[in-house]
Amino acid sequence: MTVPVFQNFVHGQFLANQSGEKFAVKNPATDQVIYEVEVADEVVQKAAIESAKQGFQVWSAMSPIERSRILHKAVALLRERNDQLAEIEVLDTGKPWQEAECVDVQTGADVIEYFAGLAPTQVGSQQPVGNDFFYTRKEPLGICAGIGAWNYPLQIACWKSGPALAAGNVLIFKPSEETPLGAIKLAEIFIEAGVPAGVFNVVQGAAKVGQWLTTHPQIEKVSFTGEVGTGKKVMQSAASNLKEVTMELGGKSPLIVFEDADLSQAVSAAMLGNFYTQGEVCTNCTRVFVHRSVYQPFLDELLERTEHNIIAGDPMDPSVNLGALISKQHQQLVLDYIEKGIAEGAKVLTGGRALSPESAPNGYFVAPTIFVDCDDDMTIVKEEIFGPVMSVLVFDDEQEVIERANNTHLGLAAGVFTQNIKRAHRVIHQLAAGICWINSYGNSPAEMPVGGYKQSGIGRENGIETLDQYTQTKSVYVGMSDIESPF
Ligand code: TXE
Repeated sequence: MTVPVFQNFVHGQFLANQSGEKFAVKNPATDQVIYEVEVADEVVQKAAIESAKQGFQVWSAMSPIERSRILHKAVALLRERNDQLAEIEVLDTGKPWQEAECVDVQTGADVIEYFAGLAPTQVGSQQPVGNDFFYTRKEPLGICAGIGAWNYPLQIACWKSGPALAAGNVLIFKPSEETPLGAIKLAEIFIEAGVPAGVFNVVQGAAKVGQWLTTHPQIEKVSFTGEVGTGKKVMQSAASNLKEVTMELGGKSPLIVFEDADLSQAVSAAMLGNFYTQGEVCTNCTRVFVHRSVYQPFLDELLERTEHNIIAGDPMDPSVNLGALISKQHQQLVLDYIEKGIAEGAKVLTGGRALSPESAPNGYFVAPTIFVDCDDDMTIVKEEIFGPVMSVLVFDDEQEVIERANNTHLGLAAGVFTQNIKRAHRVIHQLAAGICWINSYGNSPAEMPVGGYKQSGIGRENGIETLDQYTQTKSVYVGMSDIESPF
């Protein structure tokens, strides 16, 4: 059966490559090829840069309010097409429909809407200096690059294009080779909304195309979402012409459950932070520290709910809440971590194996897995697994758990559950993490800046400060009197 072939999207339309090179994309829930995509070869790469230059001339000459109006139209189209776009995310990622329908498209649209609203508020300053004065201008950087991961494809494309375009830049975006389609749909929506050709181009491919973006001398900034190891390579390449970088990388985040926590809420957070999107969420709280005095009741409720409330199967079935992992390779990587955990002495409380649900027998599923009897130097406790695998650990006192939670080179997120308001803030202020929740977990509104400490990232996405990260400040000094010169 022939499948559709998608091309790169350059200057407002699809552009064929010359090399003929293309790759297949599978639906992770069926292991079936659903479409093919042409790789951005040199011809496409050159056209994308030329197109971006032309797009930048037009787009940066518009006023922020004009750009804002057009972006708001794109937001309306995203929301109108929520279900069609959500279905594409399900087919590309294997995640449940019940997630994609209410999270992926909406959180993407929210961020573009947020920055479309912020752009016209961006101002410079003016200050007298004796008889002279200076003023500052917030100017766009020019051509920016976005490189996406595969867990929230459309959302990531929106979170990078929103601030970049609102500030007057143009963006060449490369989605993950696992999930190419959402970005193409966004590109079509931008054109339909009136974004000029060349402002948002989509190039397809894997590391090689990514490296082209991170080394190109006319690209001023790269915003990257992906693994820590890849982030380091991107940063090294970006040094070639001193690109600005934003890095949204991996994590191994702690959730700390104190003895006075609302246990049902804490269990909900632990399950959300390990099994939502089948565990493929960078901010996941995969190290769950539970105070010894409530350890058993916590585990009892966690086990009961994990074994009875999680339904794996065809992700398009609205009752399914555990989808397939992104690829067979990734499924195996997660299963290898589970084997490692067992080999190092941790005990599987539930799960620990692949699943083959009746409604999706060929999908790449892993059972929701909970490890107990874990200790801090186990591989499964130290390394990001990026699957539905939770490690539960016991602690006795506050200082001990803070030290253990911080004992990692990562620092993306953290959660604390306690009714003691002083302790909640005292502990969270000592955790080395950029995205923190108290008696909550996972919510990430457009207004809230997100990003990692230590090796979990550089810079932020969302929130007011992110608009600044897509602009540069020019100071203009105006002499109102003659220059005094000794020469
Ligand atoms: O990352 P990869 P994946 C993290 C998550 C996990 C990872 C999973 O924690 O670690 O992302 O996503 C391109 N030069 N986050 O497996 O393999 C590649 O083609 C330039 C954190 O996709 O690093 C893909 O498009 N580009 C995040 C992208 O990099 C290169 C939220 C990512 O690939 C390249 C979501 C190279 N040398 C996931 N090599 C957060 N913190 O918000 C590969 N690529």
